[in-house]
Amino acid sequence: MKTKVGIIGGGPSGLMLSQLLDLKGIDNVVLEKHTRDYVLGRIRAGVLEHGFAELMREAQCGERMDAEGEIHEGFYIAENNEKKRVDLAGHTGGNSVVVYGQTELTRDLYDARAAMNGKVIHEALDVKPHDINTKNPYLTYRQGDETFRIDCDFIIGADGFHGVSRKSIPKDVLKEYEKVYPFGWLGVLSRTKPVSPELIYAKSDRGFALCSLRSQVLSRYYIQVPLTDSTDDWSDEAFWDELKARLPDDVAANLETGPSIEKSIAPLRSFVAEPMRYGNMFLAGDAAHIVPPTGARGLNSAASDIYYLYHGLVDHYLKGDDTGLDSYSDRALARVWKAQRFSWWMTTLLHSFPDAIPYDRKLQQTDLEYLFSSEAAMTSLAENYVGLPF
Ligand code: RFL
Ligand code: PHB
Repeated sequence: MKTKVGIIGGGPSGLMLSQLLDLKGIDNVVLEKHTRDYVLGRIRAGVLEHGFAELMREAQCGERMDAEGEIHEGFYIAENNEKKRVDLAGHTGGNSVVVYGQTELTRDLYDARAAMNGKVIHEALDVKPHDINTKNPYLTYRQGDETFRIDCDFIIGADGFHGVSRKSIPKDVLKEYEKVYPFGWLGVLSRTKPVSPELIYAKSDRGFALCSLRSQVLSRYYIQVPLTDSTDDWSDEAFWDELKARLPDDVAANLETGPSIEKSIAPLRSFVAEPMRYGNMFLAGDAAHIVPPTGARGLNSAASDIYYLYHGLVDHYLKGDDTGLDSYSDRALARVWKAQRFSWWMTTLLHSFPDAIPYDRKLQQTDLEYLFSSEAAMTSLAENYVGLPF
């Protein structure tokens, strides 16, 4: 088979790029290791910044997001028994975020690809990029006993943190920066009414907690847990008790509990791989960078990668201009590092670090007090949370 752009990974990054390119008449193929149901079974992001929502609309996939997603103009930060509001709109000239689950967004992208007869190949095993440093790169993959080859002009590595594309870049070219946090997030999805119409990020002496939502009947909650914990250690009852203990009393009193419909633990990690281009292969999204979820930046950082790549590829094919592709890595990384800084900062501000000394805890306290006493500090938080410009 022959195509222009071979995309590894059918997560939000790969699907979004595929859809945008197809709308411009640029032929592409997506190779996804898993089934559609498996991909849709992963419960991940919930908060989309304005730029991501715009990209969904440009991809002609924004209809359901606009109808069902909730616009949030603020969120709360709670500390022990008190909660204070972060006015996103007031500090950013009216900007907001959209609460719409990654699962729904991925479903919309899959449906759009299917409606356009987009080439999305599921259960493509042993995907391998070849000759990426030449003008004629190609991909191979296996289905059953048969091996297939796709010749392309460009390969996009949108295959997430554990994918194959980043690993195909020679070790002496790739530089990796990593920070692993000494805790994870235990997440629970439940068919209950959300405790608060706006998200609550809670810092407590027992550890961090987050109250989020997917809709008015579907709640998503998280608590910080040690890395040694597994979901077997947390019955639903134990989870609800611990969550309540970390929230202000009035919030805890109103918390509606119920059976969990999904429960998982995600370790927290910061990671960046540089450069994001090697020869004719470009990395995008989690394949190149990971943030701890505290600042809700992960998927949103993928959005700017896709935006730059999309415009770079369109300029290449429709105008013969390679400036966008040539500057891709530098441009993408400049924004990626800002999301790294913000996510690290919010994680550091709100979590309990097992190795913290009293001095660290004083600084954490001071950082929080400063935030709520300074318009400048609040503006900085707000502009990062709604998303820095692409
Ligand atoms: P994905 O979603 O990991 O998709 C990659 C796809 O590639 C496939 N794949 C392969 N296919 C073929 N061959 C191979 N060898 C392959 N290896 C892998 C995989 O099956 C998969 O389908 O990466 P992508 O598309 O870059 O999207 C990134 C986002 O998923 C991620 O950044 C966010 O979920 C992060 N995140 C959040 N981001 C936000 O912007 N806002 C949030 O509120 C937010 N909350 C979160 C999050 C991530 C979380 N976890 C679990 C890490 C909350 C959590 C708990
Ligand atoms: C979520 O709803 O899953 C969510 C929301 C905000 C975050 C992280 C996760 O910062």
